[in-house]
Amino acid sequence: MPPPGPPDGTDPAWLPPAAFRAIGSRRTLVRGGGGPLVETVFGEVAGACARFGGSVARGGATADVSSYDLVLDVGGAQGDDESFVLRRDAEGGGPTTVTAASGRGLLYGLFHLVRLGEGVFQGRWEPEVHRPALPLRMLDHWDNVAVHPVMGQVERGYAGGSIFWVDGRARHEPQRVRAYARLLAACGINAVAVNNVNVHETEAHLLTDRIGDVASLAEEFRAYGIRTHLSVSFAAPVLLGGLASADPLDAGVREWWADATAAVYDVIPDFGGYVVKADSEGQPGPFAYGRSHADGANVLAAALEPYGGTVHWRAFVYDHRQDWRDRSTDRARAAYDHFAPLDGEFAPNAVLQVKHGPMDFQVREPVSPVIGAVPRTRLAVELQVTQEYTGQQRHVCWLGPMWSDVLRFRPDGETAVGQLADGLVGVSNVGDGPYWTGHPLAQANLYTFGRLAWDPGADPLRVLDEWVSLTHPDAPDALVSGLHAVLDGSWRTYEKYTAPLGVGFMVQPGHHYGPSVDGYEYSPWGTYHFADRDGVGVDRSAATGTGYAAQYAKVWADVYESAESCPDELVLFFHHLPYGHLLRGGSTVIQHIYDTHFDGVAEVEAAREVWASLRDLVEPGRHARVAELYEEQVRSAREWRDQVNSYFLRKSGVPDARGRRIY
Ligand code: GCW
Repeated sequence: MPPPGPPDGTDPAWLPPAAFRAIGSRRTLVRGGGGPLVETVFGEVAGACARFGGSVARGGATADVSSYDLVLDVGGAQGDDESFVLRRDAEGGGPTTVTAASGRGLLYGLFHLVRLGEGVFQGRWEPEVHRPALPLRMLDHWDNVAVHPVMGQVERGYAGGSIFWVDGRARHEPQRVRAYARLLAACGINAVAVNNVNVHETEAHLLTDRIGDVASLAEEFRAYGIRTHLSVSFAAPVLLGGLASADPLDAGVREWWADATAAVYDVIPDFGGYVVKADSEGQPGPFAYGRSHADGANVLAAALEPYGGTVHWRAFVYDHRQDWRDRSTDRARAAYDHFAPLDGEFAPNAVLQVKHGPMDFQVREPVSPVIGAVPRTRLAVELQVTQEYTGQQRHVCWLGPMWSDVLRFRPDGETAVGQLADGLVGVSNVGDGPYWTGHPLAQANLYTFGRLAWDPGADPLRVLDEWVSLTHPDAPDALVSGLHAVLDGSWRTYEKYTAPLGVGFMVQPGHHYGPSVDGYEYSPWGTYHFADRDGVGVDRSAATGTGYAAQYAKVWADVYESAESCPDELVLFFHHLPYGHLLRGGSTVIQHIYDTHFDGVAEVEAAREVWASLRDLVEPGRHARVAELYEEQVRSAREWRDQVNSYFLRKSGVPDARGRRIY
């Protein structure tokens, strides 16, 4: 079967046909074992050859390779399921070879060849072993089956509707799902959760009477080595099973989960497992029964264990009904307070899924202290690829540098997050719009997420290079440098014109787009900045504040405890400071706010001009779409600048030292 193209009119993203030219114009031998993923690889190569004039043949393990340019060897090698070895022995000829123990490794090897293009058929390549650093590389969809009255079809979705569900039913568009699976595999993702972690009534039924719909999706994902997971309600035994309780220590409840899970594996033999948001923002959980989150996770883990499944248990547990007058409660502390004491109590097939920061996917947060505090627990770090708080895919905000900072952070001063974690999970930014991600340039975030999950130590700019050259094969230098000019610094630009110095939020309540400095200041959500006439920021020190800073190992607790040593970009996250406080960078807090907001807008305006200059180098529809979105980004950035600057001028009474217009 030829490889699936995206549905008509859908952008091919980082797999345009031309990306396969080098492979498709050569003679390839697929040698050794079979299996569905080898079939997928064969189909990929055959499709490329049909387009570019090459040929592909099958052969047994010992077939002669002398007349081939490329040999894809599977089954004979030692190695783990996902690894492959690339080599090319001879200078002037002889095949390039990818050797893998399994079809999955071969598939990743194939996409690696696609990234390398012509170069892999030239010169000598010493054997290189490639394997993913993290075994769990998952994308979670917050897609609803039924349209939610407030959140719509996709919660925090900015790319159109769901590619799986519409108006309460499955879409049944296997071609689209398979094309999507292919994109995910090509950046290394191997697991997907197909419904929202906020499990409403209709979605709850996916686990039982609607499991057939999930099985249809799993069939498409399976062809590209991706296991399907389901978000489930902790109260499922009550909601679906009619039991009186969902108490995890109740024998009947354990039995219900075991039976329900067995039925899932009957139809999806390679089912990945469950994702659970419990005792969080109104979702049911073990607290109702006086049980711990380890008790809760372990009952699901026990049900999945016989089949090799995994439960992803989210650590996003906090009080969302806080009294803003109460200065002793600190939402940032909550995940650590709940989960650090449970280290060692989770089953081996339970994975604690921790948001990268202690709050909620802000443009700047410190790394969650939970990550360094659970050495005896399997851990997945959760990133938000969908840009809820980073411009909602109307703003260009490439998050690679931020994620890389998180993954390279060393909680104990020695071992990086990317080495401590067993997995990386991204909240998907994909929908049914023509560009998959709404904003065409937001594709770079999805690609970068997958590649950083494969190699958390990778230089994000090199990953962006890959994305640029795959997405725009044969791009002239001006396009490559133009794309870098608009993407490389876009996260820092976004940071400049939004909430300052790590303090976070200041967004419009509910939809979270656009500025509202006091939008959450007197709300129950625990996200405050405490600005008054003298200063701004949250005192999270151990000495005089909420004590959050002491949740870190000493190397970091000491750094964050004092405003003198705390990095500027986080200083208002950790400290309440007078407007005249001198930052490490040399300006005062208030002048820094003014300067960054003027600079941020100027940077967006400059990026818009760069994009305009690329008009003749980019496919017209794509160019026009981005150009239109830049108009909105400039408008929105100006609004942010003017609201934030006016707010702080009025609070502080301190004028801009450079005399610029503030309203
Ligand atoms: O960022 C917040 C979002 C919610 C989301 C929640 C979560 C799915 O505003 O929409 O709910 O995080 O991560 O569970």
